[in-house]
Amino acid sequence: MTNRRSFLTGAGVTMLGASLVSKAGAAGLPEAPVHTSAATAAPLAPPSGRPYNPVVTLNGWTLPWRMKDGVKEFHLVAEPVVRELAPGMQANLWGYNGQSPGPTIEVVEGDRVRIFVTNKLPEHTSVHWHGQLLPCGMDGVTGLTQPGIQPGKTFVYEFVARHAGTFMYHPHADEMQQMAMGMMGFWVTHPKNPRQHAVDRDYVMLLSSYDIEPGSYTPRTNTMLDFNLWTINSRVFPGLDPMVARQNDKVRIRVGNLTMTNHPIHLHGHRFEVAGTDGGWVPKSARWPEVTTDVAVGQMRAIEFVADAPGDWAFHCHKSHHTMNAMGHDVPTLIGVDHRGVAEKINKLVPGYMVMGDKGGSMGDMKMALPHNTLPMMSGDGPFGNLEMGGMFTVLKVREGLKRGDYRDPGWYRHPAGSVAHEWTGEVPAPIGAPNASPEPTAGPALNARKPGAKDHGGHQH
Ligand SMILES: [Cu+2]
Repeated sequence: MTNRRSFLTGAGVTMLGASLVSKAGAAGLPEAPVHTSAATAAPLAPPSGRPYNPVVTLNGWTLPWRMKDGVKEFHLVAEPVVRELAPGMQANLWGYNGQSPGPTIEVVEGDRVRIFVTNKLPEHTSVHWHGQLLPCGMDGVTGLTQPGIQPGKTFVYEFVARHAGTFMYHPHADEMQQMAMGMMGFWVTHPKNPRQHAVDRDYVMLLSSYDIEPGSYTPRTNTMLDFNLWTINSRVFPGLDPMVARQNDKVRIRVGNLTMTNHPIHLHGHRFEVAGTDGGWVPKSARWPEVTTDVAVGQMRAIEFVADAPGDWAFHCHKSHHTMNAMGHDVPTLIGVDHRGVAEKINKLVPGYMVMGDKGGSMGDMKMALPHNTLPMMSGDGPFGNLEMGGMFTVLKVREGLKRGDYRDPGWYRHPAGSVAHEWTGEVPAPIGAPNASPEPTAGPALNARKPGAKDHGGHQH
């Protein structure tokens, strides 16, 4: 969780500037700030240019710019980075300016922007500005609209941010490798009129996924579907900061998906509307209430709601495998299997072997030895015990009386007396259950095995 001091001071931001690029290439380039921690940076109030309401990048930061002759100049450096996914696990990723995802870029509708991109990767790259309406030659598609940016080279992109909205950037070069290594960043173009679409808190996040074998550091980049780490801004629970809101704040959460599968994003305790996509704002008359919205691959959704319910509310992807970390995959289902005898036999061969999963999958109270540099399948200490979560999960903390702009973790919610589910200690009548629903392992009916593919037994054709 964000430490208060690092949050308030933005500690971890280092201005390295010209030392990052070759001396010859450095002349005239804007500085390229580097962020060294995965803490959530305070929103960056615009020091120059037109006013806007800045966003908060969860466990990330916004890239400062320099104003030169009325043009906002940014400097992205594509490079290998070490990203802490959560305390206890680091990953060797590729990203921008010291982190994956790269820094969020915030501009105002109508701004002319110039972005220098220096390539410190071992292979060529490019940057595609997803969702922008721009000259074709600035679109960043290697081979189609530009040659790749070779290692050591710096390219410059320049266009006008023509419309307000929610966008992202990522390579359009060797995409499978470079996106599987974490190369992506958020882009917000704010409306010219800061009162238009104004909210009190505006959070942004990119969804990405990694396949990192427990005990190792570098993602397997050829994986198509079987990722084992599902991340929000290249962080997994319990490494994600909470989103904080004052009661009755209007809150926007912008989500972009650069994984290879869809994510039904779910918020507890509130109803929201999808107010925007990467195609623009949704007209008010076309919005409907939701508590879950699917964010498909390559899509972005901006949801808006009034945070009217105090509490600690779960916010997560609704695919249950996406709220678990690496150790949770490829484990066989063992509910109802009596393998007590088996465990004893295995124990003679493998000391310390545990019987897992015969009463369900909960591992909340188990402490097992993990390989170096990996995370428990599901963890996170809450006020009532283990949350048994990982991956794409965090908490929306709604509190009365917070100050504007106070994003510090307020701690766990103090529930009003009598408002928490609790054990019933009164009389309990004999339960009526389904016949044969005994949780005790029984001998059961004899197993009726049928040879696969056997004919004349009424088996259906596949
Ligand atoms: Cu998901």
